[in-house]
Amino acid sequence: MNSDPTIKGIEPTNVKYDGSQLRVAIVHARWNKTVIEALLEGALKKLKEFGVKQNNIVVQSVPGSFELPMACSRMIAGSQVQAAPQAQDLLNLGTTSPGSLTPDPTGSKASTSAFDAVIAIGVLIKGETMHFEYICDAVSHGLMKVQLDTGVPVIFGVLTALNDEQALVRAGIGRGANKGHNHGEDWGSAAVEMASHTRRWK
Ligand code: DLZ
Repeated sequence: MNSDPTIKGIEPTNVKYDGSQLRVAIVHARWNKTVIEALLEGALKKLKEFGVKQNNIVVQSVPGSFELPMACSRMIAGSQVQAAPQAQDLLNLGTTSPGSLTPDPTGSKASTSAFDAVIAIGVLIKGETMHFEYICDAVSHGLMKVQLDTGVPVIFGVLTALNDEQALVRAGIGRGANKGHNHGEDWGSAAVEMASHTRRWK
């Protein structure tokens, strides 16, 4: 009998997905950096567990969540990544290998071609004005549009939290006894699964 009081969450699949041939982009906002870093690390950890090769992962930062749909769209088009290496991920990710966050400077396939999936990571925390509602609405619709228009899965890695604690718990770094769960890991898994499906559906 399951003693867990909640029925929420994703049911794990029995299928063993192989990420070794997949190219995945992660686009993340820089607002709310502590939470973003944890989510990014969670997503990278899962991609690697599925066998996605380090040089087939490209990470790009943008100022805020509002910029995610445009950046995902351009990353999928594949024209922006190679030109400006200094504009890649700007966070100091500590233990996460910086090498994994920079496109191959030799211009490998990962830095010039389209991606099999894109993970858009942002953290929106409600403030006192309507800004939050407008950005949440625009970003969720924008990301859905990008994936339907391009046929490339865009994983919705955007937390929409009512306060700091909600965001921290959903990144697995809650300040209290409940550390929570890192949703970035789920987004890494979802990227591999959806990329595998859409390769078959082409
Ligand atoms: C302006 C703004 C605000 C108020 N809050 C957030 C937030 O909680 N999370 C986030 O990712 N971005 C926020 N932004 C910035 C916008 O997303 C966007 O970067 C700016 O409005 C510039 O277009």
